[in-house]
Amino acid sequence: GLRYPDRLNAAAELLDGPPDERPAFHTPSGDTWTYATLRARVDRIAHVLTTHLGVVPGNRVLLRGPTTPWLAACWLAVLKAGAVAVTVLAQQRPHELRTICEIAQVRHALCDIRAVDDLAKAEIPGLRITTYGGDAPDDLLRRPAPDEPYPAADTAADDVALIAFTSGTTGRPKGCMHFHRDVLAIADTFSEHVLQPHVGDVFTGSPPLGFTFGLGGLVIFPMRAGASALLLEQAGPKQLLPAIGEHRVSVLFTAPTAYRAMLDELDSHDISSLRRCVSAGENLPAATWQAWHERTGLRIINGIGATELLHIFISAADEHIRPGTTGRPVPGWHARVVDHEGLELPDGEPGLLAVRGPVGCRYLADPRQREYVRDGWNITGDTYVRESDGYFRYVARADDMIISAGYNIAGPEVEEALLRHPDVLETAVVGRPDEARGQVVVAYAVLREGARRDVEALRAFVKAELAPYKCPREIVFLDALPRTATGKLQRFRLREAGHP
Ligand code: 3SK
Repeated sequence: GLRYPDRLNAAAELLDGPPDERPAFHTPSGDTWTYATLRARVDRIAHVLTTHLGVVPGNRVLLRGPTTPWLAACWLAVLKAGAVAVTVLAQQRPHELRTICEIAQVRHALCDIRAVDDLAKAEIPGLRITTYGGDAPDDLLRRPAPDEPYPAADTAADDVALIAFTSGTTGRPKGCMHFHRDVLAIADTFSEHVLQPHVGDVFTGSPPLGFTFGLGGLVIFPMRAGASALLLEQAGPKQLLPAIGEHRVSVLFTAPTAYRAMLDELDSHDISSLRRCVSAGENLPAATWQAWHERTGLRIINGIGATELLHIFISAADEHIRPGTTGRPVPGWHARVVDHEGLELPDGEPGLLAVRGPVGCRYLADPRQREYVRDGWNITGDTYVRESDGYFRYVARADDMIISAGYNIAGPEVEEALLRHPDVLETAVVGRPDEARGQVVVAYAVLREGARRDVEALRAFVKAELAPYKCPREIVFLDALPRTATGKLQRFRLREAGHP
């Protein structure tokens, strides 16, 4: 198992290892921060936090801004000062920001000057906002501060270091508390054993730092390995491909949607520097894995993670990959498939995914804790099958099963079949209430540019791929699918409204 000292400051651990001159962060404009620069800037911010802003250990500090080295430095400074980082997404609106600040009792915010309007509009009672990156004399980065090392707060390994909010697909956001040791544990499990990064690796990717997928992949993992990361403010498929070539990126973190979108543009870009591609955030269809492998020779590392568990806990790399499955529990983690009573199901039978490991779900003041953690197992809300060889295969989110005329149909299986059609770029399959059958299968699809909207041709295609009872009754064409700020498909919006 993982062993950490009782007193542990995760930021100090991440910052202190690598030599001064080694690069830590790069920006698209060609700026590079060495580890010496990063340490000095983090220490300066930590001095300002404690001396000017009165932040004391345990205070919750909201962090908001585009993905830049300054945002990463603020996050590290908050932890180094023993305070608790609450990172949020650019898309979160004043109303959501107010709820988050209320739940986490946030009193301080560090906000990129370009993202301050919505935060100011939220008029959060008692919140002191300090901006960074502006010209004002009271800007965080312009305040006078001692030019000397900041002694890290003497935090305990199980002091809270960050509160990560998950909006889920509905309902009031839940704040997940994570300890200093958890920050290191995700690097010492998934990153160390599956990703196996090198000192010379350059990481990049699309998830923002307000999503723990991005915080791990773009800050914690590269730093724990003494490697560097290219931080992109705009990180859609159109920006990722040229950035990989220009900055010789070797490790990529993004979602299945982006891998699919990049396939269309690969020819005009040099991605020869890539050696690791990680996909998480939603299920990676086997067709996407195959297409990426055929075009690039690279084997995508699929993974399932959760904000509640901070990062990825089931995955596989290299020759251990079995396309169409998520993989096996990452060393240090345990997983099984259980029924609604928590009893383990035999291999091959679909049920609820239950996970335990070095990081656990700890919702802040939320009764939903009792639903998520049962008998010490974290119930993620995904339906999975454990195959006889120990590989875990995704079936659906537990609430995405469609029951039609007595048949159990997993929406994602129908989605995978549709995605094998060359005209289909994105799709979501849901059940619509139906008097005769209970539910009928309805597919929403986004087609590639120029493709013909031919419902019958697509239905015939699915019928040739799957048992006919799984074929969508109806196919609705959309320009885009409804997604959460972290890119997760919101099937419930399709189910509720009949269309988004
Ligand atoms: O929520 C997710 O899908 C996720 C995936 C990987 C790492 C972290 C998270 C939260």
